[in-house]
Amino acid sequence: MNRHVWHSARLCPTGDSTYTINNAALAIEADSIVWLGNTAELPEPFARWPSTDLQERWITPGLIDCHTHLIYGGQRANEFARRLAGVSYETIAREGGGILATMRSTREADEDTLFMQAAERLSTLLMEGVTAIEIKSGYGLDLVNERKMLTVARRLAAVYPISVYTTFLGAHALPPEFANRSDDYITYLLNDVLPPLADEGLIDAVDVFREKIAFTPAQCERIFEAATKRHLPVKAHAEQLSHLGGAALVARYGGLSADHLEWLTDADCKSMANAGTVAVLLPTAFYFVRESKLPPIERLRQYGVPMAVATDSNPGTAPSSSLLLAMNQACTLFQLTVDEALAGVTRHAARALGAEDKHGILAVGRQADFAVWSIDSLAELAYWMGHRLCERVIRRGEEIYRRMTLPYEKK
Ligand code: DI6
Ligand code: FE
Repeated sequence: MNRHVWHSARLCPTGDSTYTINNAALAIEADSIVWLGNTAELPEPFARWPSTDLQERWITPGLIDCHTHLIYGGQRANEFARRLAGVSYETIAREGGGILATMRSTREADEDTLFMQAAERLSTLLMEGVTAIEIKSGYGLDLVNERKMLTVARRLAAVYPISVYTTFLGAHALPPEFANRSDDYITYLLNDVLPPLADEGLIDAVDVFREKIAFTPAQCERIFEAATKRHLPVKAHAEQLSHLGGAALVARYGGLSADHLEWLTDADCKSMANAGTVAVLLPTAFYFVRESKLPPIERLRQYGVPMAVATDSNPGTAPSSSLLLAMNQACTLFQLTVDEALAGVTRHAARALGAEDKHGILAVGRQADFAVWSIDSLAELAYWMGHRLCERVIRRGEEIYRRMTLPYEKK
């Protein structure tokens, strides 16, 4: 049985920098934490277990990326170049580019290709301390290809030491075979796609893209009704490009999260707070599409809406595999405090996945998922950009990643 003590660390057990333990020790048995506290007080028999001296390095809970589109074919650097020349994201989408361009390359790609490309991105996140991730479908847009994407997500979870939460995003864009028949497409999703994929155990939650270029409130509501009947939690891409009521709709269905939220109103904040719906902030997408409308952070604070931070990793608006970068951007662009950013990638992100009992904090009895950082202060997690800060990742008690030291680096 795996038994190990990690000691002489600085521990931030709940992703809250006002509650830390200096000279801390964590005792792990099998996949769980059996003791944590001051190293000097480590009781028997833990004091006799195999141990590692962390020499005052920081430990945080494993990070959680609660909004990604990690699985897709191809890339869209050409569209990036066009947008830099002044063409808008919406124009490109209406021309059949955008999500539909990625739909075509995703449909063309076989399962192994999708797996390998997503695995690269997943490994990058993992080496940054991420131990749980959400992955959406939504570039297949028919039964065969949505199943292909979700199957790849389950395969990633089987091969890589990371917890994967899948989200069905069939209502991401209207595929060409349903052009001008969006209600029929929703009917198709509800009759022919969602039921088999849910029965196959491929879906943990259901998302919709609530935008002018996507689906109407009535259509989103049909999806939410069907999801709720199957006891699947709901969430939405909402109020990113304009205010269209997606966040209030999610709140009405007691949904897990409403994501993006640049155009969120006071009333929406209130509904979300009452429903316990998490606000998922995606500053990398904001940055990459050069948005100017800021999400109402101060209002979210006032109403006590929990804020999570995620990468939104996708080929159109956030070609990123860095959650630390999203933390940095949440602070620089949205003026989150470092503490808010840290809570946003730990306990609030866990809540956005409906998995707050499993991930996001370190405590006795909890799963031992944590990251060891070569930093002096926690603020450095949001401060550095593009640095290798993560030294080790432990998931379910096992060390799954250790940063390589190059021969010419000093030890
Ligand atoms: N999330 C999404 O689903 C869309 N934007 C976003 O932030 C579009 C993704 C894409 O362009 O492929
Ligand atoms: Fe997204």
